[in-house]
Amino acid sequence: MSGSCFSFTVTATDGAARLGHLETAHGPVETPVFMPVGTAGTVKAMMPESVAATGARIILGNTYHLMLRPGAERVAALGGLHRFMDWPGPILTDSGGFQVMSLAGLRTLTEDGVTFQSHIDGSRHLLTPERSMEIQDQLDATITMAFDECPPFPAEKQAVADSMRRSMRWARRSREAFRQRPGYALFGINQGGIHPDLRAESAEALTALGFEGYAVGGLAVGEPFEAMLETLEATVPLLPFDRPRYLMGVGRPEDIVAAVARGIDMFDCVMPTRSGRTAKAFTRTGDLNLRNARHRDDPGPLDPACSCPACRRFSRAYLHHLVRAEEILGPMLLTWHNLQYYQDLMADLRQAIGQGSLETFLATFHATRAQGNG
Ligand code: PRF
Ligand code: ZN
Repeated sequence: MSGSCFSFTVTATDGAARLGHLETAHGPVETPVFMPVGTAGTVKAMMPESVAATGARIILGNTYHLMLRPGAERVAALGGLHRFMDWPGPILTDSGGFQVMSLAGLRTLTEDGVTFQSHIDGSRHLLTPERSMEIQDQLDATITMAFDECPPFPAEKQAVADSMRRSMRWARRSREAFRQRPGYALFGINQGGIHPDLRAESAEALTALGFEGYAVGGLAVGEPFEAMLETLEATVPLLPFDRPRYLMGVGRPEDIVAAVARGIDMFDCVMPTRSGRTAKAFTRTGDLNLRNARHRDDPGPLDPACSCPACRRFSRAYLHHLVRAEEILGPMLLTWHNLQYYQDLMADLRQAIGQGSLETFLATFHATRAQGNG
């Protein structure tokens, strides 16, 4: 497959929503897709074959974490990230700037890039568009993300504009430094906060450079839900129709369905995995906390409609016991279930778009989730 070309085909639409097919050097991906987060070379608490068993076909890795530990050169010497973590499928890697701003100590931002102190051992490092492209190449990322900056929310519009324009200059440097190979892709990242004019300027700058896909960054950083939706409605129509669109770091199930209805094709979020490690479960009838005593004597499954091991083989009472006893199987089963829930949701969305019944699906989704007896 490594000789195959990277391609994206929209196979059906329903309103602004699209059903799509991605071809990559590491296999195909059906969209809309959710990418489980494998920050440090592992989807936490999951074996790779278990991740695949949920229906996941592409996962996310992080430049920031892997450059610090174990180091990109080491991963490259060990055959790349696919071999290192035994995930043969596609991997998208984030470019590092966003994680530097949220995790690193003592940061200095210049036109060249960002110097920062490792959150692990305090060592000093430099990330630039060129270095980020080199690291993602060493990791053997199927999809490389351009190096960008995500301004905080709220921020002065002038600061968001300056930041966006710098990200667009970094996008050009990323495009120029990226080593293009068949079946591999570089995605640009749209910025501009919640300002439609800045988003439009960013979309124009990115499309002029030309990327294999386009991400919407800078959202889900604390702005109201409505502001995120309005920004998507203003931005997504400005992105090329025939390229995949990726909403970075989103989100809750309700965020994902709303963004799919507005034309987004790809998502990633720590929500299913992180929640699984803190005893929170997503179900078709709402979210629940397995730590709660009301589950102590419940012989029923987490979600009767779910096919995962946590739901097929165990009761809510047993999962509650594992959580209370701090048994490691608790986070493992809840992570598996949450990833299964997210993958089932994406499969349902794809089916609805293919049938032209997205509106009906959304109505049922919201009504069922609002039952709140998950
Ligand atoms: N840029 C990058 N990664 C990101 C974001 C961004 O704006 C976000 C914002 N939700 C999450 N991850 N490079
Ligand atoms: Zn389940």
